[in-house]
Amino acid sequence: MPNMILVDEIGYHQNDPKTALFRGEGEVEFAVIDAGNGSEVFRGKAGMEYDCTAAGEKHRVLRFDEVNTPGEYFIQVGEEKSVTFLIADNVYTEAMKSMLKFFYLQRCGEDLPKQYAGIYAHPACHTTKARIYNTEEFIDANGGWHDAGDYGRYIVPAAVTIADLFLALENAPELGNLNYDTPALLLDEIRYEIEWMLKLQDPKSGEVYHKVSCAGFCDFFMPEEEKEELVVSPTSYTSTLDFAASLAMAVIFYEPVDPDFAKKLAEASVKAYDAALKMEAVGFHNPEGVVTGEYGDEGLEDELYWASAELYKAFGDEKYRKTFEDMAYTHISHGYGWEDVFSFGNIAYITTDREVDETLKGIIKAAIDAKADSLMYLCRSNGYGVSFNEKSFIWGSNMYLIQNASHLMEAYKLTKKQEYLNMALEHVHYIFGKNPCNVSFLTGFGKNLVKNPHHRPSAARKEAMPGMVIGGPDSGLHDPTAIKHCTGNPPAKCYVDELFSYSTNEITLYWNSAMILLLAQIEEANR
Ligand code: G3I
Ligand code: 9MR
Ligand code: ZN
Repeated sequence: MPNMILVDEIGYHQNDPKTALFRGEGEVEFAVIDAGNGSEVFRGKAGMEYDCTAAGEKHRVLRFDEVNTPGEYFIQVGEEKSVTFLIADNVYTEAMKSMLKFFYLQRCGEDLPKQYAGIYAHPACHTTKARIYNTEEFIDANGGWHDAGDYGRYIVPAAVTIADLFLALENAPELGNLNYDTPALLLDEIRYEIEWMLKLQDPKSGEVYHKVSCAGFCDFFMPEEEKEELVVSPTSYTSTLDFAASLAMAVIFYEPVDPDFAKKLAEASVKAYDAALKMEAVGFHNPEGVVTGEYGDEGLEDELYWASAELYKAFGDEKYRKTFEDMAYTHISHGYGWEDVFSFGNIAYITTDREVDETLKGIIKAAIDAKADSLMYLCRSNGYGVSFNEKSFIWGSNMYLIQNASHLMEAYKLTKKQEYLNMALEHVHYIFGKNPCNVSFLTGFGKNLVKNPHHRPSAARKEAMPGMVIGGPDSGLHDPTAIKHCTGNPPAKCYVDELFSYSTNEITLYWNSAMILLLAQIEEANR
């Protein structure tokens, strides 16, 4: 029986506003109970009724902002009880550490020792040279992080992943010193990915290969067992620009700690940018015979927009500035996903210390606020307080939901409108269990756990690796398992905790990094 009372199954920061959800009709009274001694610490009435079409349910919000004594609690309505949750300071710190550690556990090309990796330890994988597609040429493309539940390594999602992590560090610099039980701190972990990215740049042209993977997806075994030939797919316009953009960001972070490395990154970034300008702006498609992650993308302005802003911020050359400004005057948009990277460009431009067009900067800030305002409209349409409607549940819906909250946080920084922060928090609670699926979408955290993520090491070891953000409901029913289990479900409930449901139950680098960024933004706001 799904629970009628939904809470953030990890918990609530003691000073934050606090909401739970009652799924059911009619007016209700609720009590917050101290799980330690059974005493009632708060009694309240549920708010107005929402008729939520996305989730196919009626529900009401339960507010208990007043409860701020640290402890473990549950909520009770009549005989119905929620799972227990914490109210505490630093309530998400362990979750954050685990989400960060995930990147280490996704490392390709080196031994992961038991000491750090536990049951996910394995010898070095994917260590052979990789064939450049359709040639007799082989290159060293080793290293980096496996993209997701599969073992492919793709530049486009890699670039947005490290961009998220850099922005997280910008918001919450203390993340850089956080020890999360791996041999590296965050900046070194990101460097592990970057060292691999550098190998995917063609030294002659400066163009960047789209990805390295086997021709197809392997079975559900540990990575070192995947022995098929590695293939480097052709270069692409999107990977070349995303590479340029994300490495320009990296320059700013590595300059103070390793100037030689920063110089190498700067050269690679500029070279990629210049190369992209000579390329035909077309979307990538898998070459014949390769069926792994495509990350094809037909909207191609945003990559140039992002790269131009980032290279201007890092290097100050007027030509980048002009390209960005011309584009921004024509069209301002938003997006932190692998497909739409406009927001990274916007952020780079409004945060650089270099000279910018102040009018344009004002326009961009206003556009960020206007978009946040439109998200707020959606948030108010349902009791979950999330910026989603019935059309929002696409592949990776959790990422889009998290990124909307990141957008609210970006707007909060500019406007200090408290409601933006409050609603961003509702998105966090959604991910951690206050959602129509009644599950915590972060593996290993919460009470109703995801047990069968589409993640090969988890399947091989028969235990879900902790600290992974799940893709979430996808009403497109993009895999046979989802079709079998979710046909007829309301959009927000098109999710199934089955290994083979890759369209709803997979994990990726950039879903984790998105959540890390959001928590970092909230941390910074609460300082
Ligand atoms: O953007 C459109 C939207 O306009 C439309 O309304 C909606 C309706 O379905 O579809 C949206 O596009 C979807 C897109 O994801 C949104 O990001 C596509 O249908 C959907 O097919 C696409 O899924 C992508 C999937 O690969 C298949 O290409 C996911 O975003 C992407 O995260 C996922 O990435 C895979 C890699 O290929 C391989 N590794 C695992 C990884 C995660 O599943
Ligand atoms: O495991 C693959 C996953 O990482 C991808 O996101 C997904 C879509 O590209 O494909 C998965 O692999 C499946 C393949 O597409 C179809 N045959 C079954 C594979 C494992 O479920
Ligand atoms: Zn590997």
